[in-house]
Amino acid sequence: KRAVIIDGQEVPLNGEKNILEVAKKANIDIPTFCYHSDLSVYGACRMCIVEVEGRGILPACSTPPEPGMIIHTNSSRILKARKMNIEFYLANHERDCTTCEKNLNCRLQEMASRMGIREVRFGERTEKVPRDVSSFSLVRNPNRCILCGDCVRTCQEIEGIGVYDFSHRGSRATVEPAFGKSLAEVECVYCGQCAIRCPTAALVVKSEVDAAWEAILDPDKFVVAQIAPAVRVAIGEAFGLPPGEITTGKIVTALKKIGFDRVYDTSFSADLTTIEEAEEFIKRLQKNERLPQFTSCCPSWVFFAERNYPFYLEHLSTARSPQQMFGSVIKNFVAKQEGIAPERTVSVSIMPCTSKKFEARRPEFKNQKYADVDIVLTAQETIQLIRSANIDFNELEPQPFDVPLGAGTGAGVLFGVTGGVTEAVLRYAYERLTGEELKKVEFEQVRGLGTVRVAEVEFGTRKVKVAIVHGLANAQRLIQEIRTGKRYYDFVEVMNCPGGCIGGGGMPLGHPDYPEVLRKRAQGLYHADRLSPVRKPQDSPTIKLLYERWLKEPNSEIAERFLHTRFSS
Ligand code: HC1
Ligand code: SF4
Repeated sequence: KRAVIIDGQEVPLNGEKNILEVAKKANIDIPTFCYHSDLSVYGACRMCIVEVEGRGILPACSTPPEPGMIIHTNSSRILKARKMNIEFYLANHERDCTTCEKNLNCRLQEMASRMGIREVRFGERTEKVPRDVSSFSLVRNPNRCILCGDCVRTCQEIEGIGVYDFSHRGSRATVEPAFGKSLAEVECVYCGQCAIRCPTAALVVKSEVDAAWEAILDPDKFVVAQIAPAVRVAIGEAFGLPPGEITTGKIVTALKKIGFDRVYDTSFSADLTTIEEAEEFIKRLQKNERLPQFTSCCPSWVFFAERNYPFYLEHLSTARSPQQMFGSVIKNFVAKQEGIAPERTVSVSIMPCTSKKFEARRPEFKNQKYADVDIVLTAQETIQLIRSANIDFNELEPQPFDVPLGAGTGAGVLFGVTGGVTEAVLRYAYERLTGEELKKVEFEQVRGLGTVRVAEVEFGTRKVKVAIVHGLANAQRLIQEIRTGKRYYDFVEVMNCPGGCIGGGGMPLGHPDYPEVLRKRAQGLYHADRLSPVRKPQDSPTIKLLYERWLKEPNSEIAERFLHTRFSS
């Protein structure tokens, strides 16, 4: 019989790669620091050791299960070794837990608590290294690094960049960017994927919560929030709700209670991006120029392209990202409508993404007097903001977004999941090019979490080839195939993070089964689309109103000035 016995329980084998996976099937949660199912196996943290009868102590992450194995995850040898391991980690680690950014979200802290560690038998490292605060999005604190290598493998395998490596030896061993440079001096694209996998506070999101409070508490400021699509299916996780549960209305209520003057939906400006980007695409299709058109709403991808593909910059859509379009709408339209000077208006975006902090500070989105987006709070920081305001999130009564720029369409909500921008553009372009009503708005071909998805869509007589890719390492492989002429596409959607924005580097922490969480968040967004009364941007009355009252028509001079941008290498 193909089965193992694990802690006295018989567990059938069904192609599991390692003992960890078998244990998970039996609901046994073996502790790990360096194991992530979407990264290569490193086997360095020694937390997942198990005792296999007749074989001795082995790491569960790199040991394949064999039929007949008798495995103990909690023998006295294992317990002793694991405790000692944690004590070694703690000896080499700053232990100021109460003031640490990761307090209550730290895996090392959780393990120490789980194992009941009450004293550390080895001395604490006293030599301190300065923190690296050079990045727009992250803070790196080497004194909290436990050398698990998660960031090294994440940046190498998911992003294909390889910012970090191990350096020095013995007690001075550390992980850092090459030649001890700061994050701002290397090829980092601010995506935060390393930080979301870091088990301690060696890599954390750079917080702007204090700046947000300051603006909110200043009676002279008019504070306007926009909420990104992906955030709505994840913030609930921090308050005990399952991933994928839609909490849009509760987030609006929470922000209103905190003191935001207006709360808007980034999905609305995603509809604007769709229309501006689709019209640009249609023109390029008709002229057969600058194809493939690449999406440009993901700032990490744009930054990477600026550095590595200068010859493709003309191919990027010039439509600004929804965050920046909304920033522009807030400062140039809403402020006027409300009779408040843009300088007094503080535009805050609530994002899944650490890289949006960098995007908001790009010089093209600022003038001498003000920036279009002043403060970017990731989902993590927003959770902190809600907690610090003493709000019981689960008990909140949902509220709608403010009018007149209310909610976006279902298509706009889909921006938060890989393939969503493409689906939104297809919903618009199909009707524009064929003049027919789209009967079935779902484009199932572009959905799913496969690393590269391709589809061919018929627009009357013209067949359009689209490709969707997420994770920069995958994107680099796809672009290589396009450059060498091995593949041809008319439209390519690139998102830096696995899953798209639902996998953003600023999303809530603390999930042992990350790929499953991404699947559920994706389902949440598809559900939100189905629930939307309007599912195509061209049918949105508010979008029509904005064009009538301000922008005139897609790609007009005003639209170009306020909603488009240029890229430079
Ligand atoms: Fe995204 Fe986007 S989808 S980039 O992931 O185009 O961050 O959610 O807000 O701007 O809409 C992020 C999400 C987000 C933008 C939109
Ligand atoms: Fe690499 Fe992204 Fe981390 Fe920068 S933020 S080091 S690009 S994983």
